[in-house]
Amino acid sequence: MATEQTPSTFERALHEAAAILSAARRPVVLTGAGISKESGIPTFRDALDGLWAQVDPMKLATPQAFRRDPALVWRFYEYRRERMRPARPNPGHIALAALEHRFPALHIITQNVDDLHEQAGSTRIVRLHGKISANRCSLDCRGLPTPVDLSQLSDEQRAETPPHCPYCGGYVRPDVVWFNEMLPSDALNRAQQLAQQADVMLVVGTSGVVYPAAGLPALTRKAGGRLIEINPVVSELTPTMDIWLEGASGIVLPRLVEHLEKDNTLDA
Ligand code: BV8
Repeated sequence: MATEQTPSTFERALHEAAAILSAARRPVVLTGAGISKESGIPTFRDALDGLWAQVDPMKLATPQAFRRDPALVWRFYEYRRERMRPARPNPGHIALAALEHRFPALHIITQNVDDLHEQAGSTRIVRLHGKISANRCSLDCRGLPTPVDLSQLSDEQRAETPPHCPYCGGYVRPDVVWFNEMLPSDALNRAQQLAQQADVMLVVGTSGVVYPAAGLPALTRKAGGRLIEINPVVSELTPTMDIWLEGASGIVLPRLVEHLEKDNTLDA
């Protein structure tokens, strides 16, 4: 069970985490909104600003909300995409991309809908909740998913809120998984397989509230793997962790990589 940390206990925990990770053969990383916080993208639990400060994202990120008020939900996603546009990977994303080179079997399972892992150079990524920059027909008129490329629409078609599918005229929606929607089965199956095969799972920047993503660390534990969490705040998952590194991922992940490199030189 993880406990509160003083600087010296943090250093000890970091050293222990590096030792566990350096011995790993099949590490996997589960990331949540916290890893993108230092890139300026608010987490799900951060209050949004301006017009959207009053809304609860959980209430708008549902098929029911889209059916009830498609224009409102579309504007909510357009606002988030606008906010995300200038975001760039932070040292946490970059450290994970470096780990991918160090561990040929390392995969990232992300709950995030931004593309900062890709921008940082990570390539082995399992996306559980889709990608906010992508759109699809809300009726999936040509099969699930029916991608819709807005750049193929005219300016006035694109200005509609929401735009209409060029194939069937139905509404276009963001290609993300809403609450009360099933996750893409291939992504979820792959994530569960990776979690079961992992000898170490790094759990970075997630409150551990949203399922089935939050159930993945338990699969690693059940299969005998070790669990290491990076979060400045205790999460729902902290009590199940072997090690909790209390801190921001943009600071802790580069420290972890630095420790591994130091161990590497020692081993060399
Ligand atoms: C499903 C895309 C079957 C959309 C998202 C009752 C009990 C259990 C489960 C349920 C239940 N009732 C319903 C459910 C299922 C529901 C669920 O889990 N609800 C919860 C809220 C109780 N799940 C679903 O509906 C899923 N589908 O189960 O299908 C089904 C089918 C029909 C009916 C029922 C069930 C679908 C879930 C996917 C939802 N879509 N995103 C969009 O983005 O608009 S989820 C969305 O919220 C995010 O993608 C993310 O996954 C989640 C937020 O979680 P986090 O990433 O953890 O972010 P959060 O803000 O919570 O926390 C940030 C953390 O970072 C914090 O801990 C913070 O301390 C930390 N942090 C902050 N700064 C830093 C940091 N860490 C490191 N460094 C820092 N600098």
